[in-house]
Amino acid sequence: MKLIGSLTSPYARKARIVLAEKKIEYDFELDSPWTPDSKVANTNPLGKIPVLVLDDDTVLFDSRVIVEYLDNVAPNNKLMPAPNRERTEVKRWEALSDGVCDAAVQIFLERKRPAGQQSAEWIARQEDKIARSLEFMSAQLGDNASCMGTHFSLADITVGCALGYLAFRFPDIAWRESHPNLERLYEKLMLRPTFAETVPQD
Ligand code: GSF
Repeated sequence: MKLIGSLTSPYARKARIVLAEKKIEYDFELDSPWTPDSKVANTNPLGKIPVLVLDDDTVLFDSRVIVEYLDNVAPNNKLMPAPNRERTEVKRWEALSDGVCDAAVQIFLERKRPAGQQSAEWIARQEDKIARSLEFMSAQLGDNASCMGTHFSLADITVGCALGYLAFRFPDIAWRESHPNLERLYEKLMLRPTFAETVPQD
């Protein structure tokens, strides 16, 4: 199978970490959707990465669909629990983390516009989403070793990708200082080769 993505995308990082944690072999095709010669839209009509192309040429997107498929296609190292309530809680962690990434990407894109066309209100709206979500993440994590309590799961992967993206694109957002339990979680996750080998880079 082939993953189409970039080295900066937090959503692509999520898929790369799941592939590595599940020990699934794959080809990684670099293609940033922002470049004029991008071919992403030829496989994903939404023109977004990541895209997973299966061996029978089936195309999967978006990252939530991709990681759920990957967790179910291989029985080892399960990342999503089976019971409905716990599974739903993992998917809510993923929705929260992806939402932080969505807001961060919105700020990043808005700041690329000509100075006179940037909306301070729109940026502030996204910053507020991030601040509230970090507060929510920190409160939910509490003193637990992992997002779901004791066991490593997809929830930790999604939170780690969101925090790592903030650290990469918005070092001025001081989540390590404001939420020490999030820093503790991130530092623990970074001990895993799957995280250390996928830190976003330009
Ligand atoms: C979001 C992917 C996304 O926005 C997912 O896979 O979970 N819900 C989707 N990807 C960005 C690149 S990046 O910022 O990670 C993307 O491909 N943007 C191109 C576009 O046209 O929005």
